[in-house]
Amino acid sequence: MTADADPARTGGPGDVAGLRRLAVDTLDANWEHDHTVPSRTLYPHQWSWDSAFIAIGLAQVRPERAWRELASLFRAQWADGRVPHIVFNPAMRVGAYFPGPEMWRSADAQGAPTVATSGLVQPPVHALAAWLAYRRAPGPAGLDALRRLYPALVAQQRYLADRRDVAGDGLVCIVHPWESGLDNSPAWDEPMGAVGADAAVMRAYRRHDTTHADAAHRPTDLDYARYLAIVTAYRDHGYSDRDLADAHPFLVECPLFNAAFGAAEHALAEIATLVDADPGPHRVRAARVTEALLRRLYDPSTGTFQPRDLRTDRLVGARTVLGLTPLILPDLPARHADALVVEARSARFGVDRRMDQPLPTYDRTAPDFEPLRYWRGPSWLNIGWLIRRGLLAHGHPELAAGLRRSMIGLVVGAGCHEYFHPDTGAGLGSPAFSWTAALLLDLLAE
Ligand code: 9WN
Repeated sequence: MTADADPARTGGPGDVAGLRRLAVDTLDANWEHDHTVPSRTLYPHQWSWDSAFIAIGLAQVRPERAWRELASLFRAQWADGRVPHIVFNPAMRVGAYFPGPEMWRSADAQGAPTVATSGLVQPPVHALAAWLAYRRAPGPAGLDALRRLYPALVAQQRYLADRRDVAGDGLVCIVHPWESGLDNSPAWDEPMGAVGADAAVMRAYRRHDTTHADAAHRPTDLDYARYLAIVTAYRDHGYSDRDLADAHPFLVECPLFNAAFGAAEHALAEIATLVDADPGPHRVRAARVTEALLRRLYDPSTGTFQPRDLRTDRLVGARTVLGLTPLILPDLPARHADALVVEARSARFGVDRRMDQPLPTYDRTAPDFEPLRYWRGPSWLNIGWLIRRGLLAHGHPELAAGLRRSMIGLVVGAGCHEYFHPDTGAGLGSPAFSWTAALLLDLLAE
């Protein structure tokens, strides 16, 4: 197959109808009474940003489920507005996922819902997802769903703006690498290096992930020891965001999280006009987020965005795909968008009209690039999907088309895997991963 042939239109297993069927079957198999599990084996509960991506795909084929997916997630919203990154299914056996409800102990925290959840959040892509789901499935049922979701989406943003602006600079701070969604990205190596923990503590626990996936494709035991140390610190602080700057071991401003935070305000402005609310304040807030991102996370010396470690007040050096994601902001100035496109097209990320290799999550020329290990190199569809949107928003339809073909080609070659080898495209992680299926449906519909 040539690099510019559309892999979905060349016959064989990659034909559009066959791909759509594969995606729908994957989503149907992962549907669980009121939500979709990311994977039956690795992630058998509900995850926050997964549900958002999943709703975008479901809107095309099972619109009623798309709204139920978001509604069930937001039923677990805390009183302070936070949307938990995991909602535990009480019907699952103890030990089905680590760390499970017994580690998080959300019932002991103020303002937690009755269902057990984690106390962390994930990138707020939900308003964008709700808006895009409505565009795929407009009509009275969708409008009702948007009306019900709108106040919850506003409360989610208010939580992030009011409680998580630790530096007081207009940006949201994440308190755990799991909040970024890119758990073991090299972006977190510097801040994680300061978290005191010993891999040996993991002897006391049973990791669930490495019984279902190759340990070489997952975060290390030292990563997990640190993840648990940070969870314990936050939990023992009652999951309160007061005085985080004094003692919390991990405080970082992430470009992707904040780009999603800004994109949410743009999406809320669109939703507001549909539900008879005022879009004005959302537009004002969206502009402020873009301005803060440029001021605090843009590095003119590299022409890309870098996370800021609030414990040292320094930008992280690693060049990861996180830095490209502010492209999703429609109001990013042309000069900065152009710089990101240069970075995207460089040998580090290889975005092109005809892509020879999939988009990696980390600079593929870096000496510590790891093609197999989770977010340290492999290609993920949600990231490509976001960057493709950004390329379209900033006037690069040919690059966007190249990226789209490359992403569809991954599924044609390997199925709805969780992630893909960034050189060969081989499937890695879960073989039946929900957001891969959902976003494939979205790409096929374009
Ligand atoms: C921890 C569910 C989630 C995704 C994350 C991905 C992975 C969990 C894990 O799976 O994280 O939250 O156990 O590794 O990194 O982005 O939401 O698919």
